[in-house]
Amino acid sequence: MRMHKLFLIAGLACTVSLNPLTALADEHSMHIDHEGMHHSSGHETHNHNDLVPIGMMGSHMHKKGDWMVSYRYMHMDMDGNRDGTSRVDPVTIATTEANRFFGMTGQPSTLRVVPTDMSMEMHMFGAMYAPSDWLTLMAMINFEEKEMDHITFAGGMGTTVLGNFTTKSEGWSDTKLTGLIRLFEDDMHHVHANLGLSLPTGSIDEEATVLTPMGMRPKLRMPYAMQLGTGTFDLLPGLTYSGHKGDWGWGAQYSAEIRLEDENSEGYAWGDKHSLSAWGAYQWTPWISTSARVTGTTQDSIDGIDSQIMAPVQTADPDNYGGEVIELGLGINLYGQVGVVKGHKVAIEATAPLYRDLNGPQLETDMKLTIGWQYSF
Ligand SMILES: [Cu+2]
Repeated sequence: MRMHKLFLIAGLACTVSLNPLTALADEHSMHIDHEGMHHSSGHETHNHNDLVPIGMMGSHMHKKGDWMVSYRYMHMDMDGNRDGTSRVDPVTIATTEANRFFGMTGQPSTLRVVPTDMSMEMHMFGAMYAPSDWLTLMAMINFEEKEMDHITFAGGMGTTVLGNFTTKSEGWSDTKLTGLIRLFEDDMHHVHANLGLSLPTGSIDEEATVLTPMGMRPKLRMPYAMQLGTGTFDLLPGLTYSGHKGDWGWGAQYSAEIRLEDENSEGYAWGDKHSLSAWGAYQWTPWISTSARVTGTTQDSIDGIDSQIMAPVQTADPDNYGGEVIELGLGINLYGQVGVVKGHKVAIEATAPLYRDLNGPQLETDMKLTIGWQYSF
């Protein structure tokens, strides 16, 4: 019975992934037709919707025997470059930034290919199951589509633009398995530990055709930012606190990605990443809440080098990765309460940066939009 339901929902989630726009429309109309309370197996005295921004991962647990499936669509926009805290334009990069990893004689000595913008679409599929009240298991896998636009400057110096080109990659990313372990719970407060493992299922040898400063169009392995996985087993530790009283909800989460290997099969490892988030939410009626959150993230640059990623472009330099970012997210959650939408939650969250200090030159993230659907049963 339960498995049957799960397959049905998994099927629905797959359909949703094929056409995010249709899915959006469906979710929207679903909400208009019915309004209802988020499912929660109920000993609660207060309404107990999940008052957490949809962009947060592993932020809640379930009661023994409960399942949840989810689909999130995330769009990320990066436009323009930054070095440290300052913007830097393509001409400046192409004429002044030294190229440390492309030292072949006769080749350009600066970064003659400059990325101008990038977009990323992520389709995130998740499942949660609670074998007991103190343990919730979570599995997640993402399908990613990345696109990066570049300017190629002609030859070894000067400001003449030779042309533009776009590279694309798409495919399944790494697989994340996480256990959420309850440490404390009373009427108002909840604390759990997050302990996850990321399996290197995403490809790290994606290729694309590029335009070189000499006017050639070879097919090369794409730089790190365009690859789909990390190539390493990664530990995903975290600690989550959430509280609620009346119509208010709040919480905080620390989460990290720690590489468990010094290098992957191609000779490098992504920098460790640490994030700290705090959020608050208010429930206006039983079917709607709004949320605000601040997230700070710090990530090291890439360690090691893939010898097949060699080009006069900033993204080929492992040092031009990581940095510090603080972002603000605003979200809306809608909870289905009765009939066929009971147990469903649809939510949207948009985040924008408040502060960026990037190991650069590096493309800067300007906006992230997450639209999600969760169903508990
Ligand atoms: Cu859940």
